[in-house]
Amino acid sequence: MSIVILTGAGISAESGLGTFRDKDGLWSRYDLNDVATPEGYARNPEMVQDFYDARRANCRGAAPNAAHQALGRLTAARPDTLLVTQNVDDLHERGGARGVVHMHGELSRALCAACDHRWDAPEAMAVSDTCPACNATATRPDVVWFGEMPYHMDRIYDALITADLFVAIGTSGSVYPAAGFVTEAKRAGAETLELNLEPSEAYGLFDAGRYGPASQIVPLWVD
Ligand code: BJW
Repeated sequence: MSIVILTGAGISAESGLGTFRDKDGLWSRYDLNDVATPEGYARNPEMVQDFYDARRANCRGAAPNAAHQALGRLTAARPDTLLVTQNVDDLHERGGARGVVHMHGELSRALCAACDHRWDAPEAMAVSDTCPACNATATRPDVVWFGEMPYHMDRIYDALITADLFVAIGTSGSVYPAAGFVTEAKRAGAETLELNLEPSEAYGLFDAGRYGPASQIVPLWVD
């Protein structure tokens, strides 16, 4: 059976990394137009670098929880599973998952906007950093902001149209194109399951749902 799993910020919440749209989420403290758009970066790159430096430090101090570990076991036991994450943290990898597809990029990577070269991000990125490949001062975190094209879309859609089961874990289903994956998978004949703390606004699109903290419901589903 071929499975596509989509994870969101909720799977890392119990590891201490904030979600975006929950009551105390990142978007209650930051304006997403300032820190998660190319226009915000052009206006104030230092502020955006500081925002991602702090998130990178939080991520380094966090540990994978039982949900990441369960998906690590699942991807090891079933190589026909594609684990797609919207998260920019590396907790899936540290939880033992293989072949994780980071559709919104990775905090641990830097990107040169001039030549598209990518490399391991330093602990603190600076606007004056130069690209190791072309020497341009056009470096930025390798993450996908609003208005930009998420990564690995061909690979993800190829997997969705052949999936038998699509599972969304800890995501509000409010950001496209990820929010549309459930509809794509259903159209292709897959069963669909939502695992979340509570029914998301998109829960009606799923065939079934299981609700509770990810660290409890994901291991129960996997094992
Ligand atoms: C728990 C839990 C626990 C809590 N256990 N669960 C109008 C219509 C359609 C589309 C658009 C539109 N206007 C604009 C657009 C496009 C736009 C978009 O979707 N905007 C919406 C706001 C409407 N999208 C884009 O611009 C994307 N690009 C694009 O569309 O390109 C064109 C294209 C077209 C067609 C095909 C392909 C491409 C790019 C989007 C980039 C998003 N970037 C961010 C920032 C990344 C870097 C960073 O981390 O800073 O990605 S925004 C942010 O939201 C981040 C997340 O990955 C993403 C999704 O958030 P997520 O993970 O769902 O978190 P939350 O907080 O929303 O939800 C948490 C959930 O966890 C909740 O449900 C809780 O209940 C649950 N939870 N604790 C289990 N313990």
